[in-house]
Amino acid sequence: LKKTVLCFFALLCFNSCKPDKPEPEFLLRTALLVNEEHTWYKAFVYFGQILEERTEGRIKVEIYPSEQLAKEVEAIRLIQADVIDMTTTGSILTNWFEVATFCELPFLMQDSTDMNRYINGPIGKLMEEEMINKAGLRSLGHFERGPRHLTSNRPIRHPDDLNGLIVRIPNVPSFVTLWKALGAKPTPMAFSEVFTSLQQGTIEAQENPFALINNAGFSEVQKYLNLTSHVVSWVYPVVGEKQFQRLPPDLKKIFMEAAKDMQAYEHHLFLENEKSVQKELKAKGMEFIEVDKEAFQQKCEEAIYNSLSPEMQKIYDQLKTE
Ligand code: CS2
Repeated sequence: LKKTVLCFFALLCFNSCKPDKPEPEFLLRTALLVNEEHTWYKAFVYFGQILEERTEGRIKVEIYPSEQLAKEVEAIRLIQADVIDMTTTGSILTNWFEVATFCELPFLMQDSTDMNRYINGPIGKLMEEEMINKAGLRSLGHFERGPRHLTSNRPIRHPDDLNGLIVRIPNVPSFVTLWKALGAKPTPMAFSEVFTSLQQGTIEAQENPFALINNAGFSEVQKYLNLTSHVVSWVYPVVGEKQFQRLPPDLKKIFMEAAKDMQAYEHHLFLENEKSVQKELKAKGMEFIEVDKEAFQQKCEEAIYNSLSPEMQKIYDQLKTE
């Protein structure tokens, strides 16, 4: 009985001590593929904080890391179905509209100068329009990423070393073309399945930027970091267009301003992380391998170009001559 009475008082106290925060009018559920240590997660936490402050609690953001809530493709579908609200995504959107291929097309961009030129030029505009019209998603800015590199358990210096290596890739058509042309066996798979699949040996390699390799702990199951730099890219933080349109005009404005601040915040974190991430990966035992980048590029360029529709080939030609 004593216990029951105590519980009763504890409950009473808990209820009366609860700050009387109003329920949010808009609860935005966010599915991310990264874990809590990654800059994208931290950026969304910041976004949630400034939104709650600036809207006096009318908007609240809930974040689910590590694909707990949904894998990338499912997250897009769930946003379209109005079940959840936000995520990060990129060239996987090629499955909805082809121009998305340009945000992660192998050997297209060289560095962040190219990247910013694309994002702010006609191709970036077109991508954002298509994103709304074909995928029902609104871009909240972009997060720059470091180049993608191949990790493996034997050193890969030249495409000839690939020799049927089973490489996990995200479900992105141009990545299939790339790794097939190079002589590997590309296997599309959701990000959250990669670690276990590497551990179990159902795949032998994967490719991602330093930050994500580190974030996912791939150094525990991969020895070599082959510096292929085959893709320079960015991802979009996105919100469902339906969900965005549901916000009243005053909140829309605050929301998009906060999104800009989130992008700036993430970029700062990204640059900070880039300074130390290579050292961290080496300290965790990864061996960095210089590769014959020319050979990689030459072996796949034609296949990638030929896999594009005539319309996309025109855009590609333009981008290359700019
Ligand atoms: C990640 C993704 O799954 C992965 O390997 O790097 O961010 C990937 O780039 C996206 O799926 C593209 O949409």
